[in-house]
Amino acid sequence: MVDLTKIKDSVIGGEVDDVVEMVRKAVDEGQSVKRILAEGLISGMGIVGDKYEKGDFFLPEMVIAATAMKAGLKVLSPMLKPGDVESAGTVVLGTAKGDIHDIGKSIVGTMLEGAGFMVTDIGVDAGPDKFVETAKENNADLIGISALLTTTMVGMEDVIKAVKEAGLKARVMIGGASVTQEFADKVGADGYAPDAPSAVGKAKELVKS
Ligand code: B1M
Repeated sequence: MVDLTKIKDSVIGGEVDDVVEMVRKAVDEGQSVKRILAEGLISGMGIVGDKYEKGDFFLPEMVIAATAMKAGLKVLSPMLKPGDVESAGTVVLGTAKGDIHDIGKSIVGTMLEGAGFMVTDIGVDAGPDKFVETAKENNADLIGISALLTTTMVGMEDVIKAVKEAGLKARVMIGGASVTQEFADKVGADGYAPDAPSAVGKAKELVKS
């Protein structure tokens, strides 16, 4: 059996091929996809963040680790998505203006798809106009904004204002490492979720209300 801590260590070390190989093997062995994601990939990325904060890692190490994490996520993604199920709602998802972090956002998107939502991912560095236009085109029930930087999370308020000004029916959910419930209340978001599984629960709650 593949030891999931080895996947975590390989994410930290940025060993792309090892991560892909071990994730594939763990899946073939029948290990839980959600555990491979949480205990292998996400947990590894968390340690990378701690190391960067302490000054033990610099930007290049963070980029390489993120590449390994994304390669592992690519293997898992098809297994986190459903087959033919009735749509739970339509979501437009993106990372806030000025922010290029997309790993957490992509996990949230994949898990929403896994729960039956139709997700249009508008990528990173997305401003209010992009969110509003895409929500209009897709008649979205929900807009999801992710931000990891304290400098970019403030831009979420501009998206919320633009959505209200455009008179859209879509509710707005926000999340990302630097975002809190308190911040969500302050900027008038309809919902906040601290992680991908709770984002699914919150999305279901918001589209029903
Ligand atoms: Co950057 N970075 N980074 N980074 N990076 C952080 C966020 C940081 C906390 C590191 C640190 O200092 N400890 C710090 C931010 C400090 C702050 O503002 N408070 C930081 C910094 C400073 C920077 C740069 C400015 C560095 C520089 O250039 N000097 C730069 C900014 C570039 C930019 O955006 N303009 C930068 C760049 C990068 C890389 C490109 C190297 C890379 C990103 C690669 C990529 O995404 N494609 C990177 C990475 C990898 C990180 C850390 C290490 C890991 C982020 C990650 O992927 N985590 C991060 C440290 C950390 O977070 N501890 C850090 C794993 C992921 C699964 O978690 O994204 O939190 P997360 O998502 C979770 C939840 O937050 C939640 O669910 C997800 C899954 O459970 N969630 C949502 C996320 N979005 C949600 C949306 C929802 C609901 C829940 O609803 C819509």
